[in-house]
Amino acid sequence: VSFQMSVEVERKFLCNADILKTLEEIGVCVGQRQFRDQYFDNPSFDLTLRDTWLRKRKGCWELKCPITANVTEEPSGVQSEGAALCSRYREITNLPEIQRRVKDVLKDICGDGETDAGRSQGDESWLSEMNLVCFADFTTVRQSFTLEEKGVQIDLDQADFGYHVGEIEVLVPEAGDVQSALEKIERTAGKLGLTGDQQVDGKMHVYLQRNHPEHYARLLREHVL
Ligand code: V4E
Repeated sequence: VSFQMSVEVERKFLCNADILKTLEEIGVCVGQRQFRDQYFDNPSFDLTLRDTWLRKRKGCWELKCPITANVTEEPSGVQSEGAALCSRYREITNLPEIQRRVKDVLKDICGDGETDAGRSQGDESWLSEMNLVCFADFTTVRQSFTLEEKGVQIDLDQADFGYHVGEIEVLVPEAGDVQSALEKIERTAGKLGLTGDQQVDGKMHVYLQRNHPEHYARLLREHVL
């Protein structure tokens, strides 16, 4: 199975002392790591306004974009309350595919002249060709846990701009079963004793709110965030 085009299903939560205690009791800490994220968009934010998130993490390019077909899930009308708290994004890590998708989103804006042939690894001229600049740059310390529930990972993130957030995450291979991922997340949330039915802001929400308030307001207005 190729995980190059998987779907990431995740639920964010605010971690308090009780949840942390439960997590340490029922989970296994599988490590702590630190990474820097740099997010890119053009100056008019055409990617993020289409809920498309291009980032470089640990030197690797990643694209998160809305999911479309080939994903099995209950129709949203019958989704549970817990499922409504979960985000689902397609996650792409193959650079040519990322470039193709970004170009496709921006095609009405930046024309369609260049070809990628002959471009060497590490050549980042595609960024300037598409007028992409870094709009967010921060570092996260992440502690990860696994549970006996297969395929579920829990991350506790501490961003360098002073925001802490947890997430329960399941990666579903292409055309995989998002419904069972939602159920795994719901079971895990129950085990951790998560309460509350409020959407919890991710790191990017808080970063944009502080550093690009006008763009943040626009993303809210257009229901991207
Ligand atoms: C803002 C955003 C995206 C950028 C990545 O955000 P996030 O998943 O919070 O980052 P991170 O570091 O946890 O990534 P991971 O290591 O899990 O890959 S992708 C989609 N969005 C929009 C969005 C939204 N509308 N609502 C929620 C709750 N989260 C993200």
